[in-house]
Amino acid sequence: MNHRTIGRRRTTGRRRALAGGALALAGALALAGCGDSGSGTAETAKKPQLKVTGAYIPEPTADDMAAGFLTVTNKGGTADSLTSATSDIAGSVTLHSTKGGVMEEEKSFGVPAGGELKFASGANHLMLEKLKRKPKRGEKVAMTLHFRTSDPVTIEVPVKEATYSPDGPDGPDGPENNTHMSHTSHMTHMTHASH
Ligand SMILES: [Cu+2]
Repeated sequence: MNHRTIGRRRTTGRRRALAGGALALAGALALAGCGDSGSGTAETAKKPQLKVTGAYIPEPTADDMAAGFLTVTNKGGTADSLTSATSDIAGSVTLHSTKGGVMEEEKSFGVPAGGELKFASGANHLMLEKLKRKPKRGEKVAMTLHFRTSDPVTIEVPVKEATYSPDGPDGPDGPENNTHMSHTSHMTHMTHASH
C-alpha cells in the first residue's frame, strides 16, 4: 500500500497534516475525559468503599438451602473481592455463579473500582446451605460478608416471597424467567452437592 502512494505524497501532505491536528485534538479531549472519571486523588479514594444494597432471600422451597441476592457497590478507586459469607442460620454459605444455566461454586467475586458486584436471580448468587432453620417470609436473616481488603459487612437480609424480584416486570429478563431459571439451577446443584 505505502509504495503505491509515495508518488502522491506531496499533494496529500497538507491534508494529512490537518487530519493529524484534528486527531491530536481529539486525543487531548479523550485524555481530559479520562482524567475526570478517575478524579478523587485523595488517599481515601484509593481504598475500596463498599456499600451493600438490595439484599433479599426468597423464601426457600427446599428445606436445607436458600439463595441470597444483593448488590455490592464500590465507590472507591481500588477493586476489592468478596471472599466469603456467613450466616447464623446456615452451616455454610457458598458463592455461586450461573453460566449458561450451569451453576458453579466460586472462591471469590471481584468488586471493581467504581463498579458493582451484583447477585441476581438466575445469575450470581449466595447459597445458604445446611440450614439450621428455614427462613420465613417477613423475617430478617443476619449475614456477614467478608472481603479481601475491606472490613466485614454484616447485613440484615429480609426474607421475601419465593417469586420476589427487585427489578419488577420490566427487569431485563422478567421475574418469572429468572425465578424459574434459578430454581432449575439449584435443583442441579443439589444433585452435585450430594456426591
Ligand atoms: Cu446455587
